[in-house]
Amino acid sequence: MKLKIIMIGPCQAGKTTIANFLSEAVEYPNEDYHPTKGVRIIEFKVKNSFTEAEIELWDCSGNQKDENVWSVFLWKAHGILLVYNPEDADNLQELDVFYNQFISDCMILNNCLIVAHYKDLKANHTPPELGESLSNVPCITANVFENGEDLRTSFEQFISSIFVDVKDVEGKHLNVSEQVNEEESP
Ligand SMILES: Nc1nc2c(ncn2[C@@H]2O[C@H](COP(=O)(O)OP(=O)(O)O)[C@@H](O)[C@H]2O)c(=O)[nH]1
Ligand SMILES: [Mg+2]
Repeated sequence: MKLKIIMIGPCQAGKTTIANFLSEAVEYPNEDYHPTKGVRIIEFKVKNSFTEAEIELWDCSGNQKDENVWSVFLWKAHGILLVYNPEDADNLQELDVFYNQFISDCMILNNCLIVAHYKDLKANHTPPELGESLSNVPCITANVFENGEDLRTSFEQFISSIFVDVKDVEGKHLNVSEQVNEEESP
């Protein structure tokens, strides 16, 4: 089974770093910043005793200049990872935009995961309290370098729960955009 997972969040939050780690795409550390233009799609497998899935991970640009293509990212997505850096006040402010654009219409909140991605390993890693709507979305704290394997385990659990859901109802997708479009067409 193929699962489309989109990863979105503020610029420089660490999305590409996490995508590379999860897909084992590059060696670490790799500290140069290359902003992701539009989207980069990475394919890899998750296989464990519960799940056997091909992951299509969409490492999306969170630049609000690319907002016009965000609906394309969401199209037929099975899951959403919202990555932000809690150490960056601007990231926190942007979270509501991403919630409204990507998560608020989701039928299944469990198919969304907020990743609070810290960069400073010495900092206190207690994530800030998020607003009311965001606080209903499952959330993990992660750092690729410090507890990368915990991040991988959480990611695989997230994939397993989506896998079960999708298997239950063939063709079920996270967002309702497809349905709305069909209803709108003559
Ligand atoms: N020190 C440190 N730097 C990081 C970490 N994660 C990402 N970075 C750096 O932060 C910048 C932005 O990361 P990137 O993954 O490209 O963010 P994106 O814009 O969300 O895709 C890059 O220069 C990374 O090398 C981390 O855990 N620790
Ligand atoms: Mg990126």
